[in-house]
Amino acid sequence: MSAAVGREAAPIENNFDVERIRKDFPILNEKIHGRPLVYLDNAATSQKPQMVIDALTRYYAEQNSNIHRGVHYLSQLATREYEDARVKIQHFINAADSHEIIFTSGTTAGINLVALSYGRKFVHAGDEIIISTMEHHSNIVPWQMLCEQTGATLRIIPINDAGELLIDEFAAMLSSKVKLVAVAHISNALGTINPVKRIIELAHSHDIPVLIDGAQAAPHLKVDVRDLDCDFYAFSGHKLCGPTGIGTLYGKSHWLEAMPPVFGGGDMIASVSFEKTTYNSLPYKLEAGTPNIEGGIGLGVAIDYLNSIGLDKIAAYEQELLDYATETIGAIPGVTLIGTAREKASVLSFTIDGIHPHDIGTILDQEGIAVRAGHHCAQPVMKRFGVPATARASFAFYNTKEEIDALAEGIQKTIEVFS
Ligand code: C6P
Repeated sequence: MSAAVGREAAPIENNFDVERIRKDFPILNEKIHGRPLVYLDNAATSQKPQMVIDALTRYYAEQNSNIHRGVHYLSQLATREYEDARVKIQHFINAADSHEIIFTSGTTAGINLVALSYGRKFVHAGDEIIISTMEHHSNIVPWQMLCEQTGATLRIIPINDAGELLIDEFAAMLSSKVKLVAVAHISNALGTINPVKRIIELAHSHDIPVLIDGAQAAPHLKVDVRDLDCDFYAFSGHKLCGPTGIGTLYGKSHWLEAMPPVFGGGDMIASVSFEKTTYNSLPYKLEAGTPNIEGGIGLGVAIDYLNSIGLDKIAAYEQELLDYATETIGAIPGVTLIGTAREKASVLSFTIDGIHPHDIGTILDQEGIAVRAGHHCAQPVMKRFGVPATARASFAFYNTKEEIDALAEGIQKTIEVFS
C-alpha cells in the first residue's frame, strides 16, 4: 500500500455537503459485485438525480403530447415545459437569446450540424479548418468528412508533453484560408482546460469563427458564451445530470441565420408547396421533426438541480478531488499520469507499467469501481503520448475522497495481481 492510500481524508471546505448531495442520486446506493458502487466514469456519462428521474416519469405519466402542433391542453403544456427548458439553457450558458439554443441529440450532433450546414455553405476547396491534437473523434471526423467533400484541409494544433496546446504555433496557423477553428474546452482524455478565450480572441483577429466542444466543460465549470465570445458551443445533457439523447448547440444569431437547414421536415418550415418551401425562424429552422421532448424537459430540470448547488461550488469541490487524486494516485509506484497540464478538470488518465488498461478496468470493476479503459474516442492524442489506451477516472461533485482512496487501493491490488 502506498503511503497516500488509506490516510485520513481531510474534510472538504466551502460548505459543500457531499453526503447530502449523494442522497439525491439513487444509483449511488447500488452494490456492484457485492461492493458499494464507486462511480468514476463521469466523463462518459454522469448519474441522474431523483429530480430528473421524476421529471421523466411525470412527463410520460401526466404530460405526454407532441409539441408546437396542438391547441389542446396537453400539447400546450408540453410545449411550454420544453420551451421553458430552452430558456433555462440560455441562462445556464448566458446566451443572448433563446433562439440561439438549438436542441440536438448531443455534442456529436451539434458539431455535425455545424459541419453540414456552416461547412457546406462557407467551406470550399483550398480553405482550412483548424482543430487540435487532443480532440474527441466527434470533433475530428465531421471535419475530415467535410474536407473530403469540399477539398479543404484539416490542420492540427500541436500539444506539449503535459497535454497543453501550443498557442504560438496556433497563432502562426491563422490566415484568411482558415474558415473555422474547432477545439475542446476540456479534453476528455487528458482533462486539460484549454485557454479558449485566448484562442477565440486570436481567431477573431483574423475574422475566423470558433466552435467550442463543451462536452466536458459544461458539467464542470460556469460557461458564459458571451464572455467567451465563441461562435458555436456544443454540449450533451447526459454528462450534466440530464437524460441521454439530448444536447445543445449554441450559435450566435447571425451565424445560425446564415446557415441552411440540414434536415427537412415538420416544424422547420414556414410554408410548403410543390413550387417552393420557406423555412421557419430560429431555432426551429434547424430542428426538423418531433424532438426529444422529455429529454429537453429533463435537461431543464438537471440545470435547475445544478444551479441549486452552484457551478462555482461544483468546480471548486471537483478541483479538490482532482488535486487529491493526482497526489494519491500519482504517488503509486508504476503509475504514470497522462495529461499533467497546469489547468485541469475532473479527469485523471493513467497507465500502470506492464498492465493493459483493460485489465486495470476489469480488476477495478470487481471492486465495484467504474472507470473507463480504452482510447476514450481520442486515438490521435493516445498516439501523441505513445500509448494505445489509458485507464481514466473522472470525477463528479457527488464523488468523495474516500472513493479516491478506494481507487488507490484497487490500483494497488491490480499491481499485486500482476506482479
Ligand atoms: N465523451 C467519454 O467517455 P456525445 O457522445 O455526443 O454525448 O459526446 C461526444 C463527445 C464530444 N466531445 C468530447 C470532449 C467528449 O468527451 C465527448 C464524449 C465520452 O469521454 C464518451 S466517448
